[in-house]
Amino acid sequence: MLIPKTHPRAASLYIRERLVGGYKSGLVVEEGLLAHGRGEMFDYLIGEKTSKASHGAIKAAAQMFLLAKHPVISVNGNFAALCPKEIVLLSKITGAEIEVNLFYASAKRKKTIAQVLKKNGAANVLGLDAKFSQTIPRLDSARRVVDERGMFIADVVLVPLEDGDRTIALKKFGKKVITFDLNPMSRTAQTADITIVDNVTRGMGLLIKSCKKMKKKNLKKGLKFDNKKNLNQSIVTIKNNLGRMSNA
Ligand code: PTJ
Repeated sequence: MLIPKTHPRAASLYIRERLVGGYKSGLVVEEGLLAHGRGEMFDYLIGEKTSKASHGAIKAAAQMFLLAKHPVISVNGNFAALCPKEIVLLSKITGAEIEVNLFYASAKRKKTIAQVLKKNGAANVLGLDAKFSQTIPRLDSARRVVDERGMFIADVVLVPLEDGDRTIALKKFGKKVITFDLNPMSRTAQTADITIVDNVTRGMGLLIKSCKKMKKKNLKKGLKFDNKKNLNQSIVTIKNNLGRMSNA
């Protein structure tokens, strides 16, 4: 599909095309297209731009990543289709492991996702070899199966683009959780330590930039971060945008 650059919604239409491409090449499941629709709706409500609150959350997330001993980036189908280069860059800058973790798990799709990440420069992708499988307690979905070299021993996990109970289970298991979620009211957004309410396609680049900048400073400890306040600010942004529309 040819989208003119001047189209008022060109950015979001390009993102949609990336998802459709990811679906056709076997990275994304049908349900992932629905998940994208949920995201698009919230992106519209936050004004399709990174808010001041989200810039603050990105800074806190960069600090958490750089101070972590064993950070892990959890990758699902949608994240792999939207941000393959950025996942690899973030892993290189922070030393984080990359681990494929799927809700609709299949060995074939895990392999396809790993291939795309490797094509984009990943040296190692975890989560594919059953001989390293371990289980996150108190979690029923296929997401409970993790790699003993990755998420199982991680202290910080990036869990983007999912609305579910994995974050609570990971936290009960002693992990700190950072997420990207356009919906500040999702279960993952509400239970993470740091929620970046932004589109991964905008936020990942900003997170990488922030990590690069912060790496130059000799960081000893991170800033205190109040995620409830951060989420409330995003909800206020949505309310204000709706208010403006209804007054127009
Ligand atoms: O690849 P799999 O098998 O692991 O399946 C992954 C999906 C995405 C299908 C699965 O995790 C899922 O069903 O997700 P949900 O429960 O629909 O949640 C997706 C969340 O991500 C929602 O809260 C959306 O608002 C949000 N979201 C969608 N697109 C984006 C996003 N957040 C940030 N950036 C996006 N581009």
